[in-house]
Amino acid sequence: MKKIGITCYPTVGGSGVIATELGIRLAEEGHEIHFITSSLPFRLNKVYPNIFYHEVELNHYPVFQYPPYDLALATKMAEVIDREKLDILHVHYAMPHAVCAILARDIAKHEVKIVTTLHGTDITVLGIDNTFQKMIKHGIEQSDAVTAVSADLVRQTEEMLQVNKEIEVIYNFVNENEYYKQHIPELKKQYGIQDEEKVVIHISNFRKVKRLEDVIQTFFKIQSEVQSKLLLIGDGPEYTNAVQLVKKLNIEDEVLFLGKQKNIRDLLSISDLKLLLSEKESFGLVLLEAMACEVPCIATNIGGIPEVVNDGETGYIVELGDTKRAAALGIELLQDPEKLEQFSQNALNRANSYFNSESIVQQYIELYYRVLN
Ligand code: GMT
Repeated sequence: MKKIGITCYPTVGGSGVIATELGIRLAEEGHEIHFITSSLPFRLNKVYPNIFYHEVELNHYPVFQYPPYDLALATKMAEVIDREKLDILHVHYAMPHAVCAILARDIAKHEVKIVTTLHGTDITVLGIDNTFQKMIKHGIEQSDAVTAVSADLVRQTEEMLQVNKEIEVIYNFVNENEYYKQHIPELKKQYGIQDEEKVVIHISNFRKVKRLEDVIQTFFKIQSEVQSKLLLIGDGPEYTNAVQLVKKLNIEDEVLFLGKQKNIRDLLSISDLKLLLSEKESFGLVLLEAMACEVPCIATNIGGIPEVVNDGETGYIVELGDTKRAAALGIELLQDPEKLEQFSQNALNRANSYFNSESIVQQYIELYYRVLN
């Protein structure tokens, strides 16, 4: 049994989900898990006797212009390392979490190993602003082991930072007990969707990089040929623009804005096709969630996406901004029941084999033991 600390942004999309699911799985394997985060990870719904949560508290001292969150986190990490005698501190994101972990390791008396997982956002930040380049590089190089969620993210990190550190690919996974296709035709009815209508779905945090306008334009073309509805799940900065575009295209009756939803499995279970047309995506966890629920995906040839979606087998890969091709492929697939069924099965098989949660959790465990030896 090992004692493992985990730090992530508990409420931020895929990285928070992966960090939490990994913590749960490690706890189920008998390890003792200590989440060191700003709030309770949102997937932590059940009580586990060997999972502990240490909240990073932030007092607002009038003397500081900005509350020093990173220092509060490092202090909390050092405290937990010493008190709980952590073997491993696994942090998600080099900036700020790996940097905080390095500071905590320096402060703590107990020896701990730091494992950092890169999710891509560090690289996105660097693409916009170089200020933090040295900081991120330091966070990576001073970690005892570093993983990234796709081979493309390893390539990008090496290219942008010239890091002197081996970065291992460990893909993301989904909890197969949570993500599987349900037979719930009544849900379609409840949303006012006819039996014969196809359902296209998009799930994201509606950030600009998710290119919501491309999703809507693609669907606009699809619905002109195939009777269908678009489910837009999520919320974020691009929400208003998306609503306006839907109005402008006069497809308000065909597009359902459902906001943030907890039960993604049920919504995927009534969907026939998933669109993810992002301009940046180190992995695209939502694609894997869709595949586990037997939904083929059309996604862009960006970042780690082609490592998740197998072009022409579990869905299609299109170039960024090519909504015409995305729509043509979507129409062809939705109009061909046999092919659609084959793609759905291929998607499920790929999710269960290539991204099998047990084998991925095992890869992390092996890495921990390697680092400790
Ligand atoms: O994409 C986001 O806006 C959220 C971000 C996160 O921190 O969860 O997602 C990143 O990590 C996910 C989990 O590894 C990946 O599936 C996403 O592709 C990645 N996002 C980007 O690279 C833009």
